[in-house]
Amino acid sequence: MRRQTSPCRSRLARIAGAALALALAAPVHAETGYDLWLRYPALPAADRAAYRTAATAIVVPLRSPTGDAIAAELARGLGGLLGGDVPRAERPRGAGAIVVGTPTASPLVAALGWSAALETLGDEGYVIRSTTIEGAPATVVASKGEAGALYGAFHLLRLIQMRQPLSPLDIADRPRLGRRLLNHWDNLDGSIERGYAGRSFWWPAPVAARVADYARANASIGVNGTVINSVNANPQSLTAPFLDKATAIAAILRPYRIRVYLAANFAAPKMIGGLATNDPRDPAVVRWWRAKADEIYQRIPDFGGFVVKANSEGQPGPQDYGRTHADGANVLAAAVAPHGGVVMWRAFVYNADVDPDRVKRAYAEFVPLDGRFHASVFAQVKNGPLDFQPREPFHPLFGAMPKTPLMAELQITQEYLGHANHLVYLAPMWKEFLEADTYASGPGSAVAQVIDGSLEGKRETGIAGVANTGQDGNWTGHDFGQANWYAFGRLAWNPSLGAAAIADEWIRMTWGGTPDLIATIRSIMLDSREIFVRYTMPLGLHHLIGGDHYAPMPENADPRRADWSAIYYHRADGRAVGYDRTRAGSDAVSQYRPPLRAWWNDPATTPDDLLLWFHRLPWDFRMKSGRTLWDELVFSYGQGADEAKGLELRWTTLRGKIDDERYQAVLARLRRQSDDAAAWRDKCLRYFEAARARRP
Ligand code: GCV
Repeated sequence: MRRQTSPCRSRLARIAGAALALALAAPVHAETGYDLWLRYPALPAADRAAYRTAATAIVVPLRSPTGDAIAAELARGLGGLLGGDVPRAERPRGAGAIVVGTPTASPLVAALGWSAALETLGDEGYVIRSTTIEGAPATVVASKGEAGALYGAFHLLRLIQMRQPLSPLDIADRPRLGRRLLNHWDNLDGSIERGYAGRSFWWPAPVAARVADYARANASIGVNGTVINSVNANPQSLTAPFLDKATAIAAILRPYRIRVYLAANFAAPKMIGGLATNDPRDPAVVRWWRAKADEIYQRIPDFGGFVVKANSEGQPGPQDYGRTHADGANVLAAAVAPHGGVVMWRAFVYNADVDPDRVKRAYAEFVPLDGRFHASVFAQVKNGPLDFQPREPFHPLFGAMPKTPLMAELQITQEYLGHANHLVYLAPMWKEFLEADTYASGPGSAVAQVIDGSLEGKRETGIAGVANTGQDGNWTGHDFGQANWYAFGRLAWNPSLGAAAIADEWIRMTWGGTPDLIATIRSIMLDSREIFVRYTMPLGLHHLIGGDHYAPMPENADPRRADWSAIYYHRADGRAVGYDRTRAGSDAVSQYRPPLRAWWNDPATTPDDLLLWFHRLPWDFRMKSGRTLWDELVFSYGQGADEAKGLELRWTTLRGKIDDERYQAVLARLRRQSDDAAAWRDKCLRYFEAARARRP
């Protein structure tokens, strides 16, 4: 008997059919962003077959927590990408084994005879090769150390995520920088200074599951250390209850080869140790730091060391006792060095007594100390001499401390770059910094070669990024904030990688892989930083942002300190605008090596994008474009705001091509960005127009 279909039933069927058709058409499933670039969605069926034959078994002959982490990640990654479990095996049986190991732990890997090559790549380097084991084709990730095996395994997964062929492979890689760190400005109460993505996952109590996923994400990009408390350090971070928490965190991170570091407050001997002084020359203070370091290492044997913000923005330091930064840093270094730890002594200092121009002060305080630091001390130097502005010239210390290891400090969190509301891909800005020629040993002395030690023969090398993570569902607030975390890690591993290549990797792994989608997102990302500069601080203007460090406030005259004001930097009036740092002005140009100091001393040879950083120029100054300075300013702000709108429009072309959750979330933020850009253009131009109209 034919069943009668009720009208209601057929409507339901139609709706269900439509829903099914929609589900099949939409290439997507619900996305929170939590999985970052480690989503591992199933590859299209056509691609899976080849990978399946190349990945029939996971063989990780490493009996250790790191070995377990590697095997688990491969199982998760391959299982997801290939759409079905790949079994773990003790040894290869037949073709297609993926083997990850070290020659010391595995006779199988030792038998390949690669030890000499692995030796040159070090503990963190690795090879990935197509080979045969007992006559059967296999892919082997081999390293001298477990860390390298871990990084190599993630590289292999990345190849598949990028849909690269798995055979023939002959890859060798190693990191260029030794210490690749995130710095978290997280307070012990769970708030985060300059954090825009929710509360801390370290404090007041570690959120274990998130910490474990944080470790996976960082291991996948080669980050090998993390400072878990703010540089504005609460001395309590060195007391037992907090060290207990740090110990628990270290245990979660250790399998992923990430060391815990702590920010130390220089006044800790007095504040938590009950001493009468913090004077670094006082033997009791020396003993206190030694004992504190011993206590920490007893709990955390692989503890990385201390970062210290001293005599900076009200923090205590050795100068309180008439001592130098070297005196202070060396006491802490002597305490941690016997355990293999280091001290990162920040050069973010700006004491008005040292020099009236804030950007000159760190150089004045630190250059005379070159050669006087303990071998385990880094000077940790921000990329630019001011404070993480959308554009700065490189910090002159990178060309002026040949005897001191320099750890570059970048800011991933977008303190002055639109917080988590604006899409700004930071890799182009970091590349500009890394590729800047310091001329420290003549032409071809890029910042990257200074910090990787190759230019001046330094052994200790490193880079730090101020993290943009929190407990938000997608970790970084803006989905594109993840790209900056990713790019930081990749550049820390290899500063020569290109911003576009890194973007491509991230896009493919995070959003999916159709060529038009990749091209659109890539173009948005690569253009975004310059666009942000144009609608906030074009032509070398800087520090226009005041208050909460979000919106430009060119009118800002901070009553607390002149050098926290905007007017201190732009000096706009009826005649001119900009800060004169030429020889006739503050002479900051002389902190740079020739020929930079001569080029930047002359507006004709200063690039437009740094013009008002180094020069104070009349409004009718003729620009290279032929426009007057005023017209160029109007043009830049206008262009930036239009382009911000353009980012939003470009994004709308992706509707239906990516999951709706993230599409809508990004769209909402891009709308806010283009609204902000228009408002900021108007505000800045109104202000400068009024300044220009003022009688000199
Ligand atoms: C951690 C800037 C930021 C501060 C930060 C400081 C620093 O001034 O606004 O929040 O403090 O830099 O890097 O120490």
